[in-house]
Amino acid sequence: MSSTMQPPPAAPKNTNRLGYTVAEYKGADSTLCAGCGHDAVTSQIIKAFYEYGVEPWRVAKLSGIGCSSKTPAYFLSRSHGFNGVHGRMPALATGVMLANKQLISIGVSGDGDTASIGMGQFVHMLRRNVPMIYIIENNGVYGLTKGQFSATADYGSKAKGGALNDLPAIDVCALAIELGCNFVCRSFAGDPKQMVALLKAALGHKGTTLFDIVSPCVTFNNHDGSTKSYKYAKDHEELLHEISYVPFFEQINVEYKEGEAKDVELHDGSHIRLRKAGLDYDPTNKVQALQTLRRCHDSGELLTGLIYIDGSKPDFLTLLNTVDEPLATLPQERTQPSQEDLNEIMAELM
Ligand SMILES: Cc1ncc(C[n+]2csc(CCOP(=O)(O)OP(=O)(O)O)c2C)c(N)n1
Ligand code: SF4
Ligand SMILES: [Mg+2]
Repeated sequence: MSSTMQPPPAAPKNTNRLGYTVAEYKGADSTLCAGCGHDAVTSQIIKAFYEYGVEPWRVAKLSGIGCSSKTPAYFLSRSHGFNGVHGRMPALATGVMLANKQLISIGVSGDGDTASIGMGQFVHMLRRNVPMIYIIENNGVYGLTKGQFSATADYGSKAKGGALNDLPAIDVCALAIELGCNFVCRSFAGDPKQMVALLKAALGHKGTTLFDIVSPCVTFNNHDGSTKSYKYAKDHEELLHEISYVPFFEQINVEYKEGEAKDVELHDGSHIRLRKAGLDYDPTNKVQALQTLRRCHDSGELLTGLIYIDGSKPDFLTLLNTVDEPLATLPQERTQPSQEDLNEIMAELM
C-alpha cells in the first residue's frame, strides 16, 4: 500500500468549500418595494458569504430601524440576529463582539439610522475599531418614513416633490477615515461584481469595515435631480480600480506588471488585487484618500472602490486583550476573583 497522503475529498457539486449550498445563505422573502437597491445588496451579501465559505452559525446580523435595517431578515436565516433600536446598532455590535470574539458581525444600517439619530454611537464604534462589517445602504432619504432628506443628501439635490436640499451632506467615508477606521470602501447597488469583491475582502479584514453603498430608493428618491438615483450613480461613477479578490485557500499567483496593479494582503492571508482604472491611486495613503473624496464630491462624482486600508491598526478586542473563548462558556473559576484576591482588594481600600 502507498504511504502517499490522499487529498481531502472534494466538496459536492454546487456547494462551497464547507459543503453548504447557496440556499443555506438565504433568508426570508423581501417585503421591500420592487426594485429597491437594498435588495440588490442582499443578493450580493448572500453570494459573498457563500463563495467565501462562512459558517452561517458563526454570523451575527445586526441592525437598527429603517427599510435598510430590515435587510438582515432577507439573508442568512441560520445565523444569529438582533434588530435593535433606531441608530443603536453600534452598541449592539460592540457588546456582541466583546461577549464572543469568534463571531463574525455584519451590521446593515441606513443613512438616517447612521448619520442622523445614530451618529453618536457610529463615531465611537469607528474610533474603537470594533471588528465588524458595517454597511450603510445609502439612499439620501428616510425611506421608511416616506422620503424626507437625510444627512447624506447632497446640497442642492431635489426631493420627489421638488424641494431643494439646502444643507451640506455628511460624507460617511471621509468621516470614517478621519476617525481612524482602517477599511473604508464605497460601491453602488448596480455594481454587483465590485460589491462582492469588497465584501469578501471585508471578511478577511480585522477591524471595522465601513462599506457605504449607494442604494437607490425607487419610491422616494430615484428621479431627475436626485444624486442617489440609479441613473445619477451610473452616469457619475468614478471607479478607483478594478478590484478582484483571491481567498486565503487559493494559491496566490501575482501576474501583473509593475505600475499596473497593486496587491494588498489581508489579515487572514487572502489578497485583494487592485488594477488601475484611470486614477493613479494608493488606498494606503490617508491624505490622498481624503483629497480624492473631496475632489470627487466637489465635481459631483461618485467615488467607488477600496478607498482606504491600514492593516497595522489593532482592533478593539486586541487592544483590550480579551480571552479567545466566548464569555458565556467560561467556568465560574475564570470569571470570579478568588477569595484571596478579593481580600487583597478589600485590604487596599481600607
Ligand atoms: C427613536 C426613533 N425615532 C424615529 C423613528 C422614525 N424612523 C423610522 S425609520 C427612520 C429613518 C430611516 O431612514 P434610513 O436609516 O435612511 O433607512 P431607509 O428607510 O432609507 O432605508 C425614522 C426617522 C423611529 N422609528 N425611532
Ligand atoms: S421606500 Fe424606498 S428604501 Fe424603502 S423599500 Fe421602498 S424603495 Fe426601498
Ligand atoms: Mg435612507
